[in-house]
Amino acid sequence: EDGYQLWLRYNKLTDAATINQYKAYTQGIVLEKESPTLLLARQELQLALQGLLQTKVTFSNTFQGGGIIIGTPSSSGIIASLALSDKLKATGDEGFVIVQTRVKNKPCIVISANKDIGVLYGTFHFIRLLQTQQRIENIAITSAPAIKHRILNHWDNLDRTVERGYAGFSLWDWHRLPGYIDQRYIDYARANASIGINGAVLTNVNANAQILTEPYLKKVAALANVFRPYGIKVYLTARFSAPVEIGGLSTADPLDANVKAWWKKKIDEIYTYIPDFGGFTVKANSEGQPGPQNYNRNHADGANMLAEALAPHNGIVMWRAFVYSNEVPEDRAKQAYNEFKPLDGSFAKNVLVQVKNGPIDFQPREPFHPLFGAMPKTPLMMEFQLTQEYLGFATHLVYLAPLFKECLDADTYAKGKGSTVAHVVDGSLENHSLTGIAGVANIGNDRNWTGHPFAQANWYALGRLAWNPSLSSETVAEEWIRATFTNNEKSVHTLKDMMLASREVTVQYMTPLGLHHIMGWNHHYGPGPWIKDKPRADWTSVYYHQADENGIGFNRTATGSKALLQYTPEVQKIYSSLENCPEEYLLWYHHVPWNYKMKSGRTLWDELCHRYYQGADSVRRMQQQWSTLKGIVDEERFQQVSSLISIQHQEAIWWRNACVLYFQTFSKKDIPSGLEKPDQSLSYYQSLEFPFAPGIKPKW
Ligand code: BDP
Repeated sequence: EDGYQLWLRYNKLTDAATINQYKAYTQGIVLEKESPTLLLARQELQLALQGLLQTKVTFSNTFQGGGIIIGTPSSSGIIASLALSDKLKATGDEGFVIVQTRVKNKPCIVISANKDIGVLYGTFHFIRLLQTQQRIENIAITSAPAIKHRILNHWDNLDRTVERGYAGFSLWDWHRLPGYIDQRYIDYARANASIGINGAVLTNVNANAQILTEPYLKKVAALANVFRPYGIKVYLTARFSAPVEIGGLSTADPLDANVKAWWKKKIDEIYTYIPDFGGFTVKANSEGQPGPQNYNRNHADGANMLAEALAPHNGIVMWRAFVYSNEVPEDRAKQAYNEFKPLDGSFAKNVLVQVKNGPIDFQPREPFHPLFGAMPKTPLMMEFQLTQEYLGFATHLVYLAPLFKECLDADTYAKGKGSTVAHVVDGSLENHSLTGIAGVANIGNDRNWTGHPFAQANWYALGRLAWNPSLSSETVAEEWIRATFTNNEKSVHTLKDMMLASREVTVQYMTPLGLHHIMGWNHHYGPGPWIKDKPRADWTSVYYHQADENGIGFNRTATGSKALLQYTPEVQKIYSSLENCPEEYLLWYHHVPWNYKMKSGRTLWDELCHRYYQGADSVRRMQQQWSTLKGIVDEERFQQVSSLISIQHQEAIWWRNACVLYFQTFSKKDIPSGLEKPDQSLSYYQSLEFPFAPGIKPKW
């Protein structure tokens, strides 16, 4: 048990009654007409049934009675003869219908869809029901994805380092591609298909134009061939200056005729290798990347130039809104909105603007990005980060579904109450059919894929929530736990409790009460609230926490940077007054006096200390909870997680002590009585250096 199998771990179920119930329906698999994708569905179902039920599974292309029939109305006469068309109508190109019915008067289960890929998704869904021990009698499920493009963004460089990657090196073995197909590629595709992920951007947003050259395109094509039957399209990142770097042109101006022609030719060439190429993700004029503004053009000019060349092939552009500049004298939280909102309505039809969940950068807690709800004419795509750049890398156990849900469920009030971010992103608010969610992947070539065994749950959650944003964090956690670890009820309960608490716990020991971006310089690991005097103020911690002798926090209200005014009046109302602002966002929006009375009756200073201590104590609790799983989960993963939580506990104390001691230099107040005093001095914590931290951006 090394975690390689992820949630596709088909170990024998233990509950005899459940097994018997399943066996009554699962003796054989009927597939009338084969296709690459339908064969994968059958193979996966066989693997799962044999593992979970320890039973031999037979195949047939005719129905003898009993078993599972898989297929589409066009590939299966039996399915065509069943009255499923109304149900299937609602499932589109990727959805599915699973029903228990009778054929030739004999009971059976039918997994059906309009397209082969829907059958594969339905098969994985059915397997999940078995893994999680659901009843399948009278089953009647109709499901279709809420979001069209459900995508992983790999920040993988061509030398196989992964920016902000903490699970080893890149999965893509460029050197040995296209000839050598690693089994990993196939298992990666299986895992994605099992949770409905249908796209992978293979390369880093800080892009290298080499990926667009012929030798690399052939390698990309080899990966696309592996992924295709699993319903996964490949995408690449487009370096905006590629026409200069690999095309020999003197400009990359998007309005220049030669530049346009170069991209058109390049894109046509890509499609000769990869006929279903998905398109491009683009980071432009952000953190030093080239872009249209280098030529006095705007983001829409740049995106539309690429979109025009991709459109004949049905390709899309995912143009990122992660832009900010230290030369602009504005709160960084405001800059993307200022640049992009005026462009609403000027993007081509096949462009999505990809927006990070919050206005700064993947912090443990941020308010939702003000662009959501503010660009009605433009499809906005969500960008979440699965890799825990600011959340303890692959060392800390942090289940991120609650973070994703907090954002998706937030109300923008753009069209009145109920205009949630989820409804912006799923297109329902403004009737957009082009929709997407991206997760910056936490996957590498570590044996268990994600470094921390629990980080697999974040990959899983991204897929499940992109398919259905209304699922709860709890449901998703429970599915993952049962499929990945155990069906033992008591342990499921314990694991769920640990996972569901973990994000809030991390917020408490890292950035309580709305603090943000106070991590170590550049690598973002560990506490660094003292970081100042760097080349860019917006990369320092003091810029974000603004602690001084009067208090702490960033005033983003009407009397401060006015970032709050970018939201609708209803949202402004929630946060604008110090008295009413929810405490979890207090220091995000307000500069608050140290003596300010909090809801608990404590002063702000005391409350801040308490939160830090509470966070660290809660990791101790997590440790105790995990220890109850000894003998229930396998020894290998038990040991791994034990070691990791123990590091997390030490580091939560490190965070707590460093931050409390540092902020104390401003508050000039004692650590409240009853809280154990830090055993080291502030200068000790400030002197700690990382000899090596993985995943750093190579050139800042
Ligand atoms: C930041 C990362 C940096 C990325 C950047 C981005 O620190 O490595 O390149 O985001 O999203 O979070 O472009």
